[in-house]
Amino acid sequence: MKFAQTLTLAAGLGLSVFASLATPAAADTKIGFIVKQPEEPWFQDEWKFADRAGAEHGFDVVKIGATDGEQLLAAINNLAAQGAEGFVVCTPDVNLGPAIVATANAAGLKVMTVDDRLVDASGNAIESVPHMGISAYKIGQGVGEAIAGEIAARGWDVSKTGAIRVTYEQLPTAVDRVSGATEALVASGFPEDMIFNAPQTRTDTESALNAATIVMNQHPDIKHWVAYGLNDEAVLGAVRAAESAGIGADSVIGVGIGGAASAINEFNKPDATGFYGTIMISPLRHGYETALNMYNWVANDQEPEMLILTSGSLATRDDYKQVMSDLGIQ
Ligand code: FCA
Repeated sequence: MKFAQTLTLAAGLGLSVFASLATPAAADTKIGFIVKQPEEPWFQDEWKFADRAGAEHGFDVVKIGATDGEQLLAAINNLAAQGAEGFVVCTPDVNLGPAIVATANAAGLKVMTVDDRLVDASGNAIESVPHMGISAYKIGQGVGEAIAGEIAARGWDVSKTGAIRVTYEQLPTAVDRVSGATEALVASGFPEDMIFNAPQTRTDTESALNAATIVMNQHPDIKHWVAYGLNDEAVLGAVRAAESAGIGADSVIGVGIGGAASAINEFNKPDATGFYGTIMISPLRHGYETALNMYNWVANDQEPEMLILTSGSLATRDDYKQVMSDLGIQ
């Protein structure tokens, strides 16, 4: 929390502190890397790998957390004021798309997005901004298939099993991930009327916990639960809700998306929890590669690919170390 507050404060006060923190050596080229949720391990990993790209290729990465639109637009202007030439951003709100593009253009900065793609006033993706995201629907399908496989392995009766679908409708990648998971689960024979929506108001664990608690309280007769959502935090919220309701780990199957510290901490607990697995995605690609692509754009005039969608692999407590090493993120 303290970390997030420091970042937020720094975003408001001017960002020179981050320039000096990013890499010790003075580099000619400076780029920004702005994220919507600096306290989330996924974004800390993206920053870590962006910094690595800067250190290996000789550019500075100015890291900024911007949790709302005002902070984000201020951050863009601050980046310009301190001589950055472009930035990578995961926005707190995709509807800020036109404002982000206009502010970047006015400030003379190049912009690329990561994770969450900008939309225009009609809700369509802004295709003129280079983007690296995940193959959201397909990765969601992987979640649904993993849950279905584990239901079968445990021999549960699906007609007596509930599914908590943690939703965040205002974010297209969240909608795609959750749709993929739902469709795969239903295709496996899971009854649609046993899937219950738990809408979260923010994309963090606490918000998902509150949403999932409401669903569980409404269905006290259901003894076996599965859970899925946008990311590991969403699923952890549902897993914590089940624990509070006294439902044991052997009666819960949660599969997240991400694979950063929130998931790893769970796998490292001495006893298995309801957090069965995660589709691990690559902060190396999303952090290192986007930062390097931006650097090559501003310094070497090499235009990035307009759209890159990365894949993921299922990781559980039994094999996550191997999956991480396969992804080169250990
Ligand atoms: C979105 C989510 C993050 C992460 C990222 C790849 O931004 O909010 O948790 O899953 O996509």
